[in-house]
Amino acid sequence: MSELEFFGHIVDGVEVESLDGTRFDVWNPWKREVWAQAAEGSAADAARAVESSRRAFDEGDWPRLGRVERAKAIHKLADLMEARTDDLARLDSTNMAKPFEQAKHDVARSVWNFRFFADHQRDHCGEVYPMDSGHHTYSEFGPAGVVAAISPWNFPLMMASWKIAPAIAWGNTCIIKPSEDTPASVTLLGRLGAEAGLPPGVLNVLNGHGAPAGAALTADDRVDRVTFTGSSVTGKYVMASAATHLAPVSLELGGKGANLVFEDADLDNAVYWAVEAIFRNAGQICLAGSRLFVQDSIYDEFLARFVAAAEALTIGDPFDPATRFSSLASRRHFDKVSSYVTQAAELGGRIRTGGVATDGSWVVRPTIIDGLALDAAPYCEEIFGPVCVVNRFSTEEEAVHLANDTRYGLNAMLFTENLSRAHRVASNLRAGTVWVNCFFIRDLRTPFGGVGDSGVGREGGNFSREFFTEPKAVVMQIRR
Ligand code: TXE
Repeated sequence: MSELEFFGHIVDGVEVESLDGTRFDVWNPWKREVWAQAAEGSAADAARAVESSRRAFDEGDWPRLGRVERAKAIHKLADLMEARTDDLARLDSTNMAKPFEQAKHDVARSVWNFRFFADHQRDHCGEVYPMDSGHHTYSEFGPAGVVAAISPWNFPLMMASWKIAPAIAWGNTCIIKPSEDTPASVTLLGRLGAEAGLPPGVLNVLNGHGAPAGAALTADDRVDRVTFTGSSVTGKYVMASAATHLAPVSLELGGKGANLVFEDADLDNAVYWAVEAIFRNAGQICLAGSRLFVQDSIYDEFLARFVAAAEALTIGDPFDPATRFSSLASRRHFDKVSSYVTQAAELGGRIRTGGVATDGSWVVRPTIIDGLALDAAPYCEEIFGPVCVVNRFSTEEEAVHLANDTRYGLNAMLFTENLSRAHRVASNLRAGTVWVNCFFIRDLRTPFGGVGDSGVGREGGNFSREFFTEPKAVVMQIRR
């Protein structure tokens, strides 16, 4: 048997086994074989990681380092990541079947997350409040303390970097627990953090399952902030656990994004983005445009073009440059997505294209379904796979009503060439982000987060500053 790669915990800049030596298997979902092992974190391993980050925060240099020096250190980490782009991308592609070109794109975005937040904290300004009483007040943004970050498997490196970057940039120390499905790239990131010279404990990696490892982190009263991306169900546990010691939480949870295509849309553009929005990353995106609504007059034409574009996607090995679409990230997830497709057919949905592969692979082909009732589970619930449910509408009011008729509210998209309609509908949609005639475009200064079951709080730019710092007001008397 070939030697398996190993991904340990990173504590105080050193890669270590679990305290009791336990490991778990890490799968390659495209090949359907175990390719690596990772350290299985216990509650004791979580406590060791928190102790290290606590020490680094309470006694170490990092929170007290000037903002310029901290930015330099983070840029150095970003340089190392950039130099290791192919290695980081290889790990995500192997670990969750993300097409290699897309994985490299994710690395670039992760690098940018670090660079952006390094500069954002370096260049930030506080505020001054002149007062008529002979005083003035100014604000300061000091680090909050120890941050527990828990990330998912769909963008293993990118989602972790999105949390770690603002956390450490603002002078906190951080423990990241990647998903048990995808420990590889985040562990390499932890190794690079040590190589970049981040002080011990500033960036610890805790591998392992949600329970006990993740749950022990959120329950630890030495943790000052919890940032989590994952399912809405787990998000509720995380929030309840953090509440026991009053740690503020930032939760980015599930979604069932609405995509509205009006009859005056540029159809080439709308078809292109409808495909990207539900089939990129095999639909394993919280922001996916998984509910598509098309205006009556263009319904048949749009659906025909959407189906044709979905069928044109090349399915295959994530390392083949021609591949646009590969298998789902794990056996467990394949079972979940497959069961929704089966259920949709049983409930009278018309499978216009796609369906579950029958070759034993963990592929669900790009799937488009219409004709489902509005209360059918595949229509209402987050499938988190390459499955788009399509519906028609006749008026703008109806489109907005259908889009908002969900427990989720992470994002929505709309396609129209009518400027007033674009602004009107964007304003009426209940969602954290609305894309008009595009999808997945982000400026890191903007608020990001969701409404309802899609989350609590916003991150990005100053919104991240509010979460990862303890803003302070300093009131000064001015002698007259
Ligand atoms: O998510 P979990 P899973 C949705 C998607 C998917 C479903 C299940 O619908 O099919 O969730 O995926 C850690 N305390 N999303 O089971 O359980 C866990 O180890 C602390 C949407 O993977 O939410 C992992 O690191 N942590 C989503 C992370 O939480 C716990 C991305 C996410 O796992 C924990 C992923 C606990 N009690 C899934 N239990 C998105 N919004 O992008 C688990 N974890």
